[in-house]
Amino acid sequence: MVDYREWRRILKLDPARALSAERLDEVSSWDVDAVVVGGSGGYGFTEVFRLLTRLRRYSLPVALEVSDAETVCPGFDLYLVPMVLNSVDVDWVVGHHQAAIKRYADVMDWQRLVVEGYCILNPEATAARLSCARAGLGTDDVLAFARLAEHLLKIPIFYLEYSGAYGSPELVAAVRSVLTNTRLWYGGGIRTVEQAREMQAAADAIVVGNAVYEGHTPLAAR
Ligand code: 1GP
Repeated sequence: MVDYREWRRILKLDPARALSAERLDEVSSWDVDAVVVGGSGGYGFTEVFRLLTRLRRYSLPVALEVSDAETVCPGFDLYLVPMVLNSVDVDWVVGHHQAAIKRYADVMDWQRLVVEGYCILNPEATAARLSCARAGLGTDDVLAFARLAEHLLKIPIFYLEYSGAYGSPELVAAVRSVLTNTRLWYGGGIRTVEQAREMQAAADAIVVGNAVYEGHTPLAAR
């Protein structure tokens, strides 16, 4: 079983977006620990399966971030299950999850499931709109969500999500300072080596998504 607790740099690839073989070769050679497959919709099982097949040419662990149970495909090393902690719609906290479990409980591989407690902080992000996230939170609110994730819900990953925008390294560092067992993942707007370094210093792991599709190189080759 892969150990996500060791991951420091993660690529997030969107099954709905086109990626040339050359670019995939290039980004797979970056110094990353894992690839997460996930996005905000516009794809189905077929696109997820195709991307997984392409990724298996490389030796990196591959996780599927499950935002729609219909797109779940076997063969991933891990399945990341997001709960949007700052959503005002209970469906995004536990509702969709309950519905999926009701349907698929018999075939679920519980050992490979890992919960991510999302805190979405960019109101412009598609994920924020889709999940009705209360994105304009102050530091105290974010710290309280982090503590809630670790101490009340015992969630293994707290994910500060700025998707598309570069967030505040000070806030990320403040969140990390209140977490002990729960890992802190940061994602959003990392396009340069300096940004990757800055957020890497503040979080346990950084997630790079858009930069892959925009032609940036925020991470060095292995
Ligand atoms: C998105 O957190 C990831 O879910 C990464 O964000 O696409 O802005 O790099 P970017």
